[in-house]
Amino acid sequence: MSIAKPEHQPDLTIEMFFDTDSSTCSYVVVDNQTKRAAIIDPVLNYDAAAGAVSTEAADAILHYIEQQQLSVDWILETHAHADHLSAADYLKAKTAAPIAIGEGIKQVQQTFKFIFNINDTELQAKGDYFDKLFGDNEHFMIGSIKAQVINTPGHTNDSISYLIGDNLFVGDSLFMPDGGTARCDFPGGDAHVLYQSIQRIYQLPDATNIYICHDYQPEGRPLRYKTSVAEQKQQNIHVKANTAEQEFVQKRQARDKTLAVPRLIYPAVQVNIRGGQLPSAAENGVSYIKIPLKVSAE
Ligand SMILES: N[C@@H](CCC(=O)N[C@@H](CS)C(=O)NCC(=O)O)C(=O)O
Ligand SMILES: [Fe+2]
Repeated sequence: MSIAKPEHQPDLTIEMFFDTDSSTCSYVVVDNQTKRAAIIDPVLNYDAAAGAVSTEAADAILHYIEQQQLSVDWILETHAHADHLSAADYLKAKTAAPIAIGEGIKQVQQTFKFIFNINDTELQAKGDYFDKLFGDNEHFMIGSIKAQVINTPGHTNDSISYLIGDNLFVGDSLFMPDGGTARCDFPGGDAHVLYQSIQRIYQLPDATNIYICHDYQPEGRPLRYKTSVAEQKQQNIHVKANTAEQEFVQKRQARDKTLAVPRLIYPAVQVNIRGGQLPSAAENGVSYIKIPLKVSAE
C-alpha cells in the first residue's frame, strides 16, 4: 500500500491509496469546508493460499481519516469487484458510514447466488448487505459538495461512476489511456453496453478529471491514476472519440478471450456481493469460501 501526495482543488481534497497486490486505487474525497469525506473502493487484504483476511490497506485509510480529523459520510463502491475483496464492511464498523453501490447489484447478487448456490436466508439478492442503492443520475452530498451517480454498466451490471465536483470516479469502465478499458467477459458483462457507457462519459466536459480504479502499469511505466475526458478521447487505446461501436466490441472481445480468470475472483465475488462481509460462519464458527468445480468431459 502506498499513499499518493494529496491533491487539493479549491473545495476538495482527493487522496489515493494504492494496493500493489491487486493494483487497485482506492480514494478518500474530502470536502475541505466541512471535513466530511467519502471513501471509494477500499481494499481488504487477502492471502488466498492461507485463507487469511487482514486490514493493512483499510487501516492506512483509517489512519489518514483520523489524522485529518474527518467524518466519513459514505463508503462508495463503483461495482462488486471480481479481483479483490472490499473493506467496506470493516470500514463501516469503524466509521458508522453507510455503504452504497449501484442498484444493478441486485442482478449481480442474483447471478452469483445461483453460481454459488447461496440460500435465501444468506442472500435475498435485493441489495441486502448494502445501505444505499443508487439509481442513475441520483444526487447525494459529501458534506457541502454535490455528487452525482452516472450509470456506466458493461464491465459489470452494477458498474456506476461518481461525479464529485469536476471529478469522475469511473471504477473499471476506463483505465488510463494506455490500459484501455475493463474486460466484459464476467457474468453480466457486455462490450456493447460498455461502449455506450463510455459514450456517456465522453459527453462530459473535456476538462473533467477521471480517476481510475486499477492501474496495471503497462510496460512497467510508473503508476498513474488521474486522467481527463479530453485525454481519454484522444488517446485511449480501445475507445477514442471517433471509435465505432463495432470496432471497440471486436477489440474488447478478442482481448477478453486472452485473459485468465482473476486470481481472487471466487473469494472476491462471494465477499463483495455481501458488501464486504465474509459468508456466514458454519456450525464450527468458521467462514468458508466456495469454489464451483468445472469438470471437463473426456
Ligand atoms: N491479473 C489480474 C487481472 C484482474 C482483472 O481481470 N481485472 C479486470 C478488472 S476487475 C480487468 O478488466 N482487467 C483487464 C486487463 O487485465 O486487461 C488478477 O488476476 O487479479
Ligand atoms: Fe472490476
